[in-house]
Amino acid sequence: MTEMIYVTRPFLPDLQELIPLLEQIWTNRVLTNQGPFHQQFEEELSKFLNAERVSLVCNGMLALSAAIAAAELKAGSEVITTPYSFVATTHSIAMANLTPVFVDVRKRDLTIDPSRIEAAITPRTSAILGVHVYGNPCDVEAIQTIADRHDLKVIYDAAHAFGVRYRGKSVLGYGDFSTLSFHATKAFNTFEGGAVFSATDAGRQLVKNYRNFGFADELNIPAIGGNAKMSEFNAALGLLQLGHFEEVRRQRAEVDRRYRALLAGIGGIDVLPIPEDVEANHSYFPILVRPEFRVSRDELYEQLKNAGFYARRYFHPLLSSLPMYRDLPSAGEDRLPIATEASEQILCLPFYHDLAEDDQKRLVEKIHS
Ligand code: T4K
Repeated sequence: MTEMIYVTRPFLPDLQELIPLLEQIWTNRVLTNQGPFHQQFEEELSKFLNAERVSLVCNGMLALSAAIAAAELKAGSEVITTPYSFVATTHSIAMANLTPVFVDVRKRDLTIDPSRIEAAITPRTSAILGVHVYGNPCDVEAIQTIADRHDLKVIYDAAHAFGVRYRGKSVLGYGDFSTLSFHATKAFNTFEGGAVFSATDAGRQLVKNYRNFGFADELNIPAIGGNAKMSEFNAALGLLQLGHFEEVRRQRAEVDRRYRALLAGIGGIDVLPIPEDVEANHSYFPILVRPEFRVSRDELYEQLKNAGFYARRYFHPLLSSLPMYRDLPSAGEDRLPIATEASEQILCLPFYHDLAEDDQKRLVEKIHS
């Protein structure tokens, strides 16, 4: 039996490269609490991504929670956001006792539609939380203009956007805070991990408070905070992974190029374009299975699975349809037609750096047949 091909397969460096780093941890016995690897990874990451004021954290969810806490939003206020994302995005808003207000996405890249944001602003609105979904940058300029006009904070969930550059600049440099995930399934992974990028020193200090119990030093605890620290193991791995990222990105670009060529001309299957002003990281390969295709998205998903290709419906169900959000006034399907349609048609194909050309051909052959 042929092995199942999953939606992703994490990149791992050669184990031999990791051993000396593990030996250092074993020798100095600093396992966590912002030790030497943590410090080094934080500095190198900032240089590598060309984005300032980075704070490492232990995963992408807590990166979002830290950013929301650091944005100091008014208690009980509303946060305008997209329904088209991973569940962590909306849960991070709700877990801070804020109300998510869903706004539809744009057809061309499935990011939040700025032309619909202003109509959703009320006196209770405190922030806009956009998602650079699949690494597609939101319309950061339009969103900032609206935020400035209404005095709102801007947070970007950039979990998919490691290394993405927009108009020659890191996409992490926009908004008040941007958050990354280094989960095993991401284009850049530290097994578990994440980071927050802050626009100001004061914002970064608040993220640090959140991350480490509000400690200033041994005797001074001037702020309330929790524990979102990254361990030395994850930080050492991150340092190692940085050295491989550009090669991984190049390989992913090649896999992406092959899929686009193989899928071209299949009626009813659409691929999202890569915008010209974006240096992509090729983190996912989403296709849209349109109604004119021979079978539905769910039938295609099942048939591919039976043939050994485990594609995933990222992002279905739509977050606004989940039981805890569907009664919100902004959650109605009629208000979110583009996100609803995308969530019904989306399928993320297996996609990773060393996906073999033969496997891609077999998969596309299956779609054809
Ligand atoms: N914001 C956004 C926009 C996000 O997409 C995410 C996470 C977050 C925030 C939160 O970041 P984290 O707190 O997770 O750092 C996965 C990931 O768990 C999740 O990180 C990710 N987004 C989401 C889009 O996908 P699942 O439930 O699909 O994962 P799972 O376990 O089914 O894995 C998918 C496939 O990957 C498996 O079929 C096999 C392969 N795999 C997975 C793991 C965990 C491996 O080969 N090795 C592995 O270790 O959620």
